[in-house]
Amino acid sequence: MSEQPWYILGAGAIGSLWASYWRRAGQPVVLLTTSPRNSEHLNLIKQGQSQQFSIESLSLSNLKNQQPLIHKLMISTKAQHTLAAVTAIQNHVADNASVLTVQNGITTDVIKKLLPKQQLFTAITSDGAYRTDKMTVVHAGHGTSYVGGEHSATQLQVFVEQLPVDSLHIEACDNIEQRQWLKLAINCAINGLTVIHHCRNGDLLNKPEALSQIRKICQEFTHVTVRLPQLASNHILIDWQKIYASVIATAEQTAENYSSMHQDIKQGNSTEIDYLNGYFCSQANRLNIACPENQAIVAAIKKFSH
Ligand code: KPL
Repeated sequence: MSEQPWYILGAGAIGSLWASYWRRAGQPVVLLTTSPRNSEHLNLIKQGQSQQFSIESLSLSNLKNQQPLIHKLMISTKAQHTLAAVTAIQNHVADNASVLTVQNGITTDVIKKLLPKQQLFTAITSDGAYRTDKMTVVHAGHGTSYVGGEHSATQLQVFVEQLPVDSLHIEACDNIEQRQWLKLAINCAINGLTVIHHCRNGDLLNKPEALSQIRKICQEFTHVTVRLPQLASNHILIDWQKIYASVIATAEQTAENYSSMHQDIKQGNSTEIDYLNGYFCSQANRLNIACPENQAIVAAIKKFSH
């Protein structure tokens, strides 16, 4: 039997990056797209070198006509599009399919409701990537992707081996919720500020005002994390200086990258602000904890996107 392809829902920067590396490893991949694409080649640019991979794409309207059953699905849509995008394909996903989400923000509950019978895995990545056109992706910063979910260590390890581990740094993780929160803090501290200061991730490090804003965002995070029992056992999440160090390290690793929010604003797209700083503020409000710096970021980004 031929190998089941990985279907990619949300072929943005991260979806295209993983698709390229799967193709490089000889895996079949199908990009699920909203409209048919002309080009059948995906270009990957890394350290100035370009590589091309032939790739199949299937528009969502053709998916309905052809009725293929999806056994391996990667969801890498923007957080705000998750509900609509997964609803559109949910009847085509096999009951026991492996479903991997690689997204910013915390979308686990939405996906669990739509795909209750499938095997869900969550990846948290600090890789930096951006697209220069629909079929060209630049791998601008090497990070680590942590993969977890409600599975045994062996199941997780077997799953990780199906991922593009030759090209990306991917590790199994036994507490992905804590990783999700650390990533949330990193995105809350970097993405909005790159829009406000009009810069690449690394440029934030040379701006005293941005560094002071990052510090306050990290402090607000710890006021919330110490109050959430599932997070309070994590030595990084409850210490603002450790969160700050993680933010700085990510900005350094992805220095050349424009954050995904910067890319969204530039392309006139909606942003993930409600799922990043907005989500954080809703958690803080629930606990009656003030979060003025995160609120200011939400307000500023909403102005940029109108
Ligand atoms: O996740 C990112 C994003 O831009 O959304 C980082 C890690 C900040 C890389 O740009």
